[in-house]
Amino acid sequence: MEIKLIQLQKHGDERGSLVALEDQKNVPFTIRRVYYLFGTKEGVRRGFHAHKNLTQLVIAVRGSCRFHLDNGQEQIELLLDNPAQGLLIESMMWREMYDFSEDCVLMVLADSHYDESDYIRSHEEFIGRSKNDSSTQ
Ligand code: T46
Repeated sequence: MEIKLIQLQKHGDERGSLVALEDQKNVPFTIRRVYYLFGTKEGVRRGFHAHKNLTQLVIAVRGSCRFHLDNGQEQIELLLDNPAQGLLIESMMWREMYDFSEDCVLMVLADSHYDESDYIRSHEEFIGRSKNDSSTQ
């Protein structure tokens, strides 16, 4: 499975570091929504869904967490721990997030507004839909 990690330019000097995010530049879509997860309790695993039509860029701006990604055929585990690195997650990718560090702040940029009807929250349904998608391609 191809994982798209975007290296974000870090502007650093003796004062510290700065990363700028600009849509259609280092963010490969128009940003319509930004949200962030923080204060995730120890041992919690969240996500457990895929999106029908949503592209997101995920950045661990502080701390770290692990991602389990599943495209319906392959699975991969990934550590996000670098504020200058963005994980691009496109449509039809099952995701679970776990092993959040106590200080983890996970920022997500999305190309659409929040829409509960875009979520596939059953893994069985996700597998069925991804099989149909690959047979029509
Ligand atoms: C994703 C992963 C990385 C809103 O009202 N607006 C929003 O934009 C979002 C994202 C969530 N919510 C509400 C819906 C739920 O009542 O916030 C609550 C928690 O959302 P959810 O259970 O979907 O959170 P996660 O951590 O399972 O998943 C989130 C995103 O929903 C999802 O798109 O890719 O983070």
